Amino acid sequence: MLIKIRPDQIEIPQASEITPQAIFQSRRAFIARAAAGAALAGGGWGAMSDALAQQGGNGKKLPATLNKAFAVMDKQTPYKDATTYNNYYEFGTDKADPARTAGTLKTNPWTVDIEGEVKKPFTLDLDALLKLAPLEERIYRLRCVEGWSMVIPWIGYSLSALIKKAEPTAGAKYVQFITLADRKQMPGLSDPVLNWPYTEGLRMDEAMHPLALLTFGMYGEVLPNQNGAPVRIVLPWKYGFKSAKSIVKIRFVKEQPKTAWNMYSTQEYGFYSNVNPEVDHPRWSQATERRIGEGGFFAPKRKTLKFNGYNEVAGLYAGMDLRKFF
Ligand SMILES: Nc1nc2c(c(=O)[nH]1)N[C@H]1C(S)=C(S)[C@@H](COP(=O)(O)O)O[C@H]1N2
Ligand SMILES: [Mo]
Repeated sequence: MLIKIRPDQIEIPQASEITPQAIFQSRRAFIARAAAGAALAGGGWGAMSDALAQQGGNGKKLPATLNKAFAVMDKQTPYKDATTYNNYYEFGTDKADPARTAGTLKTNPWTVDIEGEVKKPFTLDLDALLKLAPLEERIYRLRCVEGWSMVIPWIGYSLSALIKKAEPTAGAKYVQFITLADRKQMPGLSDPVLNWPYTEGLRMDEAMHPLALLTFGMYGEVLPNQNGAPVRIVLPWKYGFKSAKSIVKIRFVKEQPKTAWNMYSTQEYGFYSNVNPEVDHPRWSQATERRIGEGGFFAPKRKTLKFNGYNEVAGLYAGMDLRKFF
């Protein structure tokens, strides 16, 4: 992205070295117990929207049921790292900026417009979005194009549930995600580094894949602002930048939509952006990655897996030249 040096030369803060693992683990256990307790007590949808009404990543629980079919066994990234080492350029281009500056993001009230090639456009508020399908916890790898990765327990449901509700027309071939761009709330917008608003897109069959997650929470809690509150997508088989944060519009379109990073540099960031160790970025290798929170700067790097290890998506790209459609 904006990096001028090799990604493996970048110093990464290792919060795990500061926070004793025991404390982190007991915190995780507490979150799990609290979430289970809330679910048992019948916290239900009311409690959930209550939680989301008081946003900011201030530790509001978001009950969800673990979906074991969508949970990788890799060690989870420490919460501290996942919430302080972020790419969210609307809040600054430094990894530490979003955690510091995203407090000004106002996530309540929040609405998402469903528009374009649909039977009838409509708007959903957060409450309505949350009621659309049961919330699941899914533990996904996230691989950033810069050469680092994390393992995060997300909370949400398959984007396909919302797409079915939208009743797209036969003309809908792609889905576009349009995210918030409000100068009053987002200090990074004064920097024209990207063409705001940050937008992303998927082919319809990609968007319908059960792995594509409409996401409201992580680590048993509502999303912290810096991670894309109150609603984002997570596409674990694609580079992280495809997973747009703080979505305000979902538009069904006939043609392949332009995307923020593709407009920034067409040669470097393609529309598909599937994780692929065989296709290097023009300025660096994509063969390996550094797992954030794992053993510090000198830890050996991991081999990057094709589709980030999510081979079940391979069929979506059968017959396509993934060098050409990078
Ligand atoms: N709106 C918006 N969404 C965004 C970005 C951004 O700058 N703006 N950065 C992307 C990139 S490059 C990555 S790696 C992921 C990071 O998500 P995380 O901070 O929750 O790990 O968010 C993606 N979504
Ligand atoms: Mo990224």
